[in-house]
Amino acid sequence: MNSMDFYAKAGVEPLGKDKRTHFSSEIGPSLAGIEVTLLGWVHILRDKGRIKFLILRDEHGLVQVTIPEKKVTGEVFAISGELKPEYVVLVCGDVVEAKQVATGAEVIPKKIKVINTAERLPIDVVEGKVDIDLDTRLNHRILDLRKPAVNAIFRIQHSLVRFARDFLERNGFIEIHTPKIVAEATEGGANLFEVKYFEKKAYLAQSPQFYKQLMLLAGFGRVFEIAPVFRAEKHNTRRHINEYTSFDFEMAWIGDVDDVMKMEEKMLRHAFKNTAQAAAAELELLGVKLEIPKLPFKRIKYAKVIDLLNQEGKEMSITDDVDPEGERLLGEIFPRKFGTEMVFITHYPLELRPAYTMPSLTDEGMTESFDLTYKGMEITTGSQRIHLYDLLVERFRVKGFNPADFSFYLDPFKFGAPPHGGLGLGVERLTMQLLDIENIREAILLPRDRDRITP
Ligand code: AMO
Repeated sequence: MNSMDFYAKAGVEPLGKDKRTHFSSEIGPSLAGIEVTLLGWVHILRDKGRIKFLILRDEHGLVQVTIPEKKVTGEVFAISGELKPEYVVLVCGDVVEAKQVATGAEVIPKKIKVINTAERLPIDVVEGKVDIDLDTRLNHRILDLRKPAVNAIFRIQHSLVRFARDFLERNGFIEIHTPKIVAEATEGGANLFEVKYFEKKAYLAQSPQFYKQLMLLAGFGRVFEIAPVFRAEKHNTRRHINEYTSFDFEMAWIGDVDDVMKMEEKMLRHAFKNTAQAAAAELELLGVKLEIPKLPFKRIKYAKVIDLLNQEGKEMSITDDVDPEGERLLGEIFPRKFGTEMVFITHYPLELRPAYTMPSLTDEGMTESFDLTYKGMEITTGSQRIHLYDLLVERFRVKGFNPADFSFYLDPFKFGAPPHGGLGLGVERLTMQLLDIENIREAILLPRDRDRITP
């Protein structure tokens, strides 16, 4: 059977030479009288007998196609009666001004071509029709992503990453790509995925940490990487997934850790400001008013954060990690006390930070490190790194590691390492906080968690 036979059997037509002339978002009163060709999916169908309404969805939104029996050919009217949700169609017709339609215009078709059909849908693509739980949505994620408001999340995410990258490029950073199959843990051993690597044992990278630092020792001044990392978090929480996108940068020749924080706050402001414009339609669709954070972001020491939490009734010591309940409290305390949702927490104790973190020059027992919290949730971790070989080896020993296992990382520090620092930002965490999304799984296209490795 040749492919024409397959088309005939499926009862559809090839797209052929017909070319789309416009996207849905372009259809407005200014095009009245113009013939347009649209391609997309059947989003909604309303059959009122002698008049049918087809809401066509494409990658830029929705457009109304109005099909009055009196004004279209018999063939067009007949085909419109056969359409079903999510059929793929070509519509060619004239734009007509229509005050009753939100966009101010509709299309009256001269031709409708069915390019592909769709079976009965397991979930609705029209938002709000039925409330379905997240798990069912994720089982049918490809259909779920077709919903304009779900799709919008990833257009906004794209914009944030695009402008953050743009900022770094303007500031002399180059994009690097480092191995994701690695020999040792960078962030401690607890949440490592082991991989069978021929005759050896290897791991999936938890972070590009060692390699991004080494690239500064290799002479690259400023580097960044945006790539998946893997964490074998055992618990299913609303803010942890097992594979996420880590946005990392690393910069040499810093005077202190504040140089890294300054770079991040400027980068985020640039990304937020430009996203507010570039993704205005998507933000509006989600009903989100993007607050552009003011510079400089508030800075507060970890010891002070522990005091604040203890004042609210927690019983924490300086070497305790802030638990989810503590983070929730901070989400209330910070805006109330400092009038801002972006807060750097600095000077974490040595016990809470990885071996590569520079001990503090000013605060005994603390580190030159920070987290950035946004609406109470940690979205970034960063620090000045140890660039002095002997100190680095000592810190690895204190943390209980055998320096010999890390010689690929440690040895280059013998040969003249520049002072440096950097950070890792969780792209999904940033997205979820910006859009007030409850569960991180909604801020990643295809989440991986303890129970899910498909789709
Ligand atoms: P850290 O382990 O704190 O630091 O991770 C950095 C940022 O990554 C995000 N994140 C996660 N997002 C989703 N699911 C997870 N399981 C998860 N774990 C972490 C958070 C967090 O702030 N090498 C250091 C960074 C550095 O110092 O450069 C690191 O990986 O947003």
